[in-house]
Amino acid sequence: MIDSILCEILDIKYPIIQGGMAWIANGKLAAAVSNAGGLGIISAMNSASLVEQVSIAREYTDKPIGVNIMLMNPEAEKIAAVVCELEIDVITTGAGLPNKFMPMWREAGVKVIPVVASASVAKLVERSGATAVIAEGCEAGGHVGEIGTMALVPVICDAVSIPVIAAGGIADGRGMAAAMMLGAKGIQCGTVFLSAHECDIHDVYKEKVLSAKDTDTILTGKRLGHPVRSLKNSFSRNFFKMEYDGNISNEELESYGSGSLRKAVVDGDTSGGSFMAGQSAALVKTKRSCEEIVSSIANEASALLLEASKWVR
Ligand code: TUI
Repeated sequence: MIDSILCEILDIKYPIIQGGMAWIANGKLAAAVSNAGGLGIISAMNSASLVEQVSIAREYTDKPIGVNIMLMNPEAEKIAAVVCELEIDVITTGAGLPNKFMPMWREAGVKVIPVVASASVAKLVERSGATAVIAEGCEAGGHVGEIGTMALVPVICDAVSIPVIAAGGIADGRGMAAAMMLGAKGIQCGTVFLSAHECDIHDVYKEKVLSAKDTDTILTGKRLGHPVRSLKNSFSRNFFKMEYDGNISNEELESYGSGSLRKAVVDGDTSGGSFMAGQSAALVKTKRSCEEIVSSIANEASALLLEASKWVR
């Protein structure tokens, strides 16, 4: 059994947090992860759907749940206020600095765990009252920073005194054990949960994740200042080419990308959809329940950490 301070802080069995995937992480998935002993997270798309998804999650579980707020979302301000009225346990944030919302969230008694991609941002959010930070390396899916998990996690562990949760490239017990050796107190996984029975993405999306190999993801959007990792397909390859075409404006690029994640998740549109996934897609080979995913990652990590002394004499 993994022993981590994070389990006490968050009142969970295993220090495994589910990533807040836009269009994907709904109340049903979050409840399944929380019932499995991890921390399920609902992605807040807008305030009305958030209220609905939190109530769905509450129907399925009485365990702690969290909400992810993507700070680039034009509705972030409204969602930030609404979330205080819902009895949720944890807020995770992504794609920006959550500092201006922190006093309001802390006053509402919510634990705040920002996703960060650098040591400087980790220090900033620690100072503004974060409970823990998620150090997300660029192996992750969706919007990513520049530094890989292997270098980022120990750098952030040295920079802050709050617990650090590792993310990016982790989909099994080997990744979890390695993250703990880097100083992390827990992990966040997104991609592996795309394969879960309880994850309601289009079957085409699920199959693309299950068949992905190590070289099947691509980074696009660097020119726009928000790099995104997704599976290679005609949409992401075209986007990549357009970024290097000086005749194409940033507005044209933005409009080419808009709505593409929905096309992948809801329609399973193989040519026009953005199938966001991390490099760990190559490790995801079977459909399983959240219960199987969470317990197998934790049990495999426990076994490896128990055996770690074999490397020393
Ligand atoms: O946020 C994510 N991953 C995401 S958000 C998303 S939605 C989207 N849809 C279409 C296009 C673009 C995005 C899909 N995936 N991960 C957390 C994350 N946060 N990664 C990197 C950061 C981050 C970056 C900079 C956190 C803080 C930060 O602060 C510095 C600053 O400049 O704001």
